[in-house]
Amino acid sequence: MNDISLNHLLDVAICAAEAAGTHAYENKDRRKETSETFQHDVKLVLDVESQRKAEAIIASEFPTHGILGEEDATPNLSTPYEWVIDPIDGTMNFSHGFEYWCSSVAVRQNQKVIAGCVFAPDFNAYYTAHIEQEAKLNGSPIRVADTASLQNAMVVTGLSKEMEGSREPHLEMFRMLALNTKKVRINGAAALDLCRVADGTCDGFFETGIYLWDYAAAGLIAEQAGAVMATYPRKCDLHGATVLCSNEHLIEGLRAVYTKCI
Ligand code: LIP
Repeated sequence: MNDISLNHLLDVAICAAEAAGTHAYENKDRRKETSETFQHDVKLVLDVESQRKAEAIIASEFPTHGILGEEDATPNLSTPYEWVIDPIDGTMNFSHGFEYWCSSVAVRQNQKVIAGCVFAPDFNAYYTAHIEQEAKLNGSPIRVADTASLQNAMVVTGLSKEMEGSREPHLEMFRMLALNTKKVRINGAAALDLCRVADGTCDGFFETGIYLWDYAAAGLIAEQAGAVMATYPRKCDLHGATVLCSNEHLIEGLRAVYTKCI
């Protein structure tokens, strides 16, 4: 099978993320229609509908490719290509009418993320990258901040839906970083948080218990903007990864804090 060009794959990722995000955005008056609720999470009717919009774009271009979406998965083991979709990242924000949410679409080849787009409709922001192209925001190159110490860093995190109580390492990590950085922020959409590290707004990101669809596209965008990603236990693990991300100066400090907290 011939390789498909990275530009073509990225174009389809952009169209798919745009289709999902636009569907949710245009139907935000239905944001309270829930299909399931949990202690720390909610599933919206629009989650599934928006994922279907992204899937339709991908299937019309690449009918044989596999799809791994937050709202269900259709693996296809006969193709090396797999699309990873989070139709609404920051679902809780979206359902409350808080504008910090996005749609995320990445494509993997043999399990390696090679292109991706994060689209934040309320900010009209398209973050994009592929492995042979610098990260961009609305077509202009972006770069991580050059902050040299954690003491001067603003670090962003999220509260996982997988939290297991007060012994959760993430809460300890939050405490240590709150005391030892300039500020810690919680915004509520991991993909967009990673993009805000990519564009230099935030200096670092950490979260435990997040999923591949939360960070597949945005992790590549951050790396192509000069960030270093550290994922535990493994980069390709589907479930419950811990993700650290920052510029090269801060990553060892984040790793050291994480190691103390587990
Ligand atoms: C959410 C994240 C959020 C994180 C939650 C969850 P969803 O994704 O982006 O930042 O804290 O654990 O994974 O469920 O809204 O797509």
